[in-house]
Amino acid sequence: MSANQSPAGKPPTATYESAFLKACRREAVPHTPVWFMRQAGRSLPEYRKVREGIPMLESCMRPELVTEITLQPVRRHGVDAAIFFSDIVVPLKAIGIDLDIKPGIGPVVENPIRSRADLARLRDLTPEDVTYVTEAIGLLTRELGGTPLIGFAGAPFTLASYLVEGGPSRNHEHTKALMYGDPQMWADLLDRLAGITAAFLKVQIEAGASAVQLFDSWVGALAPADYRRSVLPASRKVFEAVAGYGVPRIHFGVGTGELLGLMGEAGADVVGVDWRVPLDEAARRVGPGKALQGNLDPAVLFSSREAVETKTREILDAAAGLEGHVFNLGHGVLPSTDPDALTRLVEYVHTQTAR
Ligand code: 1CP
Repeated sequence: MSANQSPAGKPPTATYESAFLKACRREAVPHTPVWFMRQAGRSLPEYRKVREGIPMLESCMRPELVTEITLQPVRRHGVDAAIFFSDIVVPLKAIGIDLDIKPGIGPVVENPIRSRADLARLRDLTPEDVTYVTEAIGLLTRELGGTPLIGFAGAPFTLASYLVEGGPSRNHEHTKALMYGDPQMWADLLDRLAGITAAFLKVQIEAGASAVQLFDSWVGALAPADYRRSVLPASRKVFEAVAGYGVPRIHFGVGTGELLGLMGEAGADVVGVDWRVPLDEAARRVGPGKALQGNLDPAVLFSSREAVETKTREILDAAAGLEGHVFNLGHGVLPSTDPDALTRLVEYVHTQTAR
């Protein structure tokens, strides 16, 4: 192990003392840290160049390419954290689920999971299934210096939605049909996915990730009572499985205004908020003892520089009383975003919040 490579949960001092990890731990920060969901990706010309001709899933399995793509937004924008370049369906592919990521569509599952017999296809994930992840994170932690690396995984509900629907879905009708129609099979499905997700996060932390984010992108489709009964136990299992490492755990979803309190209960250290709820109100819903992450509408970046600054100032004002704040968008960077608008936004947040 090199001097810069961190044993699980104990990053090197410069990383441990970074503004991003301090904000996650609700400690005083030199400036509000910034990173963007989907900061690596199609908004960057240098990304489009290195990805040329290489299918998405294959690119996730090439450690040198993953390292380069993960570093690109750190170099260009000066963000306070890197997010590992991968996808939420990578661990499912790694255990043999027949899926692909289709350009312009997203993950597509050849044979959706709909019956109890299908559950057997979801075997446990072992580190040997994803050696390319361990290798890439080893390369990255050496290259990143003091910049923290965020590992991530899909939350059980959002993964289940792709597996049951067979691909992206607007209404999640098959997923909900299973959840309401066969609660026991649903619980077993989410429990299996929680195990796979926890194992995938552990691999990333053991390899040197110094924070993790659980993406429950589509869980905002549920009412609170259904979330509490049918989803919260599985997400809590994931957070508990990695609690012992001491790395910050971030929990993110879209359209989750009514779920923020329950998402806090699931056990994360930081709760991500989309643009629909102001951060001061989100803090009341989440309750004490958590940092918040968010929450600029990604579409605002298509507006004028003045409009971006005004909306950003409103967010910083709403965040003034928080225990900890990580600035981010309310969802991922849209592919046609002007990358210079992102660089300017990082600078603006840093200068506005310098202490
Ligand atoms: O060819 C391409 O460039 C494909 C586009 C793409 C990219 C760049 C996909 C397909 N995945 C990714 C990378 C990715 N996926 C990252 C990279 C790290 C970074 O943030 O910079 C991350 C964090 C993800 C996670 C992910 N994948 C989520 C959760 C985040 C979110 O946006 O809500 C979800 C829902 C997915 C599924 C997925 N993968 C790809 C697409 C287009 C989608 C969404 C499809 C849909 O609308 O359902």
